Amino acid sequence: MLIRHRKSCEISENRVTADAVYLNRRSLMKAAGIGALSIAGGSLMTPRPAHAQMADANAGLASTGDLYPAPLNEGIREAGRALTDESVATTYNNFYEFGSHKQIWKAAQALQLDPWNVQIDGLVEEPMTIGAEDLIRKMPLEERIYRHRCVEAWAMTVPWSGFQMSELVKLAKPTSDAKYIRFETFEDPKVAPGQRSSWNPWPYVEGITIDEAMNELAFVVTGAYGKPLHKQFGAPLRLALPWKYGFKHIKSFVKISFVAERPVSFWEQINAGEYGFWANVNPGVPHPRWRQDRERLLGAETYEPTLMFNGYAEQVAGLYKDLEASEGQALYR
Ligand SMILES: Nc1nc2c(c(=O)[nH]1)N[C@H]1C(S)=C(S)[C@@H](COP(=O)(O)O)O[C@H]1N2
Ligand SMILES: [Mo]
Repeated sequence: MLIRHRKSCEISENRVTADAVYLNRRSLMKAAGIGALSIAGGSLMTPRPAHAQMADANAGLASTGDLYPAPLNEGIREAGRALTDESVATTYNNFYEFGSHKQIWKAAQALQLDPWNVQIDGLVEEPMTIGAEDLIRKMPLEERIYRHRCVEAWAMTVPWSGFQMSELVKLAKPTSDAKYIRFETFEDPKVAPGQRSSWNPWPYVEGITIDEAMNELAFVVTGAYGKPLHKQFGAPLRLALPWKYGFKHIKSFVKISFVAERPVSFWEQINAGEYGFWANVNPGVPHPRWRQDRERLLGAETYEPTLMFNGYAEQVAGLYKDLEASEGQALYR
């Protein structure tokens, strides 16, 4: 586990403050029995920058507000570094459907979340189409604090809410022929201006193996910072695979297919040499455009060493032991 038991004197002042603010607000919300939405702008919160308040007002699937904050998974609450401020993490995003720059959070508010249907198909016993809210309400929600590492060398630490991906596999009941899961993002150029440019192979697609999906860290995200998932984070459903580069964390997906063949992802279609299928974080495998041995922490703007499997080697290294001989460096890009 990533938990590094540091002596308290080694914990930086910054970290203590940021985590205390979030975790305190969280326990206040819980004690009062109310979700974050009902106190947005209320007296329990410290004053926030205007742009962050606007982001809050547009937060995700409002009808699920009663589900947050979800119970914190105590085993996955320690990321070894401070949480990134919500106002920072929600205003610096990759979501190419809304533009190829990092300031897409306003444009992403055009996303229509209700209705939002998710299709589960392919090699499964129970193909189904299910509404996002119905799916979320069926699942055991919890909160986990995860590190996030983009291949572009920026990083953050976010309290996500959601459910373990293995729960979704259980629901779908794949047949023994299924080896991979393919995820697909919505496609609607009227809502997403980035999709009006035909040089990208829309819709965004990502894939993982069933073994990866069954790993305890594979997580379907439905919320962040104790509230329904912000649109710019990929509401109403996105992935968090904290040992993999950020582009694997597909946002706003509408389709989950269980398949026998390895899916070709969006970025792999664009540039297979730079963005492979596995994309496991490895500081020792260089990328042609960004250094992978260190990362820039959003907000703090400090540079920290990048860790093998982004700090999650203990949980995931075993998934790749048998693949090292055949896949080699392809496992890490
Ligand atoms: N559909 C979709 N999902 C996506 C992307 C995207 O452009 N479209 N960008 C990916 C990349 S490169 C990263 S680093 C993360 C960024 O997540 P964040 O904006 O929540 O930090 O989302 C990933 N998921
Ligand atoms: Mo990324």
